[in-house]
Amino acid sequence: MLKQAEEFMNRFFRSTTVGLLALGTVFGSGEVAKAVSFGTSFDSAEPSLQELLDDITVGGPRIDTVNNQTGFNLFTNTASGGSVATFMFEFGDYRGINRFGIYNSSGMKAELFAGINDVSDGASVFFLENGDITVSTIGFPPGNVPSPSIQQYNAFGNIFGFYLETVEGTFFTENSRNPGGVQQAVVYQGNNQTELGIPGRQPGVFTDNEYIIAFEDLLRSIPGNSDSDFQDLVVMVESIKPTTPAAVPEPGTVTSLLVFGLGSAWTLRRQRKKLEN
Ligand SMILES: [Ca+2]
Ligand SMILES: [Ca+2]
Ligand SMILES: [Ca+2]
Repeated sequence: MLKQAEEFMNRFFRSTTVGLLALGTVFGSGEVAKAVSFGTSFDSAEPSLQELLDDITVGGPRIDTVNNQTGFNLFTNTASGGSVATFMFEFGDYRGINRFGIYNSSGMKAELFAGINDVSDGASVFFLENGDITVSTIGFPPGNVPSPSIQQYNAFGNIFGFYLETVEGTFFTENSRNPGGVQQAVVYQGNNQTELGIPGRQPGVFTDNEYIIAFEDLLRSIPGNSDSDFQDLVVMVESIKPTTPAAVPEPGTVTSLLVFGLGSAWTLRRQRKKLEN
């Protein structure tokens, strides 16, 4: 009896997944039109974001830096009330200066990585019940290994975007906060298939609660000012999920369908877990 129920749920789950994939395609085609176009680095010796991701891909399909852009810009924590960020790459003249962190709707910033941080360094964010957050940042080899730091931020909340603070200003994952409304970051979501090995870390599957946030540190609203290589500071963040479908404007129906689709997938997965237990 239990086996039958499980089989039914499995079949149901599979068909829902197919439906979701179809939805994703509809949604994705809108995104592709909006996807950012990469430029060649001003320093021609720098690898592209595509090359960097290909280099650390140890299994599964490669991440397509153009077609896999999501448009997600605001996030929240998952159930544990904590999130972890891992520094992946930085290639640019301002690599020793750029600062990276999360910000909330009132513009309050919480720094995760300072100028001294580099590849493999980690930052944990603890989202407390009273709305405060605590950020602890730890340096790891390779590269710099700065001393650990802990910082508390009061009344930060748990809805946030990501920022990059550089000599040309502060850039945000929400385009509307950037000068000229331009896009300064691209965001990729894990696909549960690609295996990545970040230097200094054990390799593992790029799961769907993990996101790669890749920033461009030169202002793109001034023609010719930016090389748009989007590998000036790149971070992987896990145990987060988007609060909004995506920054892609319209179509509202597709958006709500996607939310509904994801909602049912979660419910089903939970139900399936219960059946398995
Ligand atoms: Ca660069
Ligand atoms: Ca390091
Ligand atoms: Ca750049």
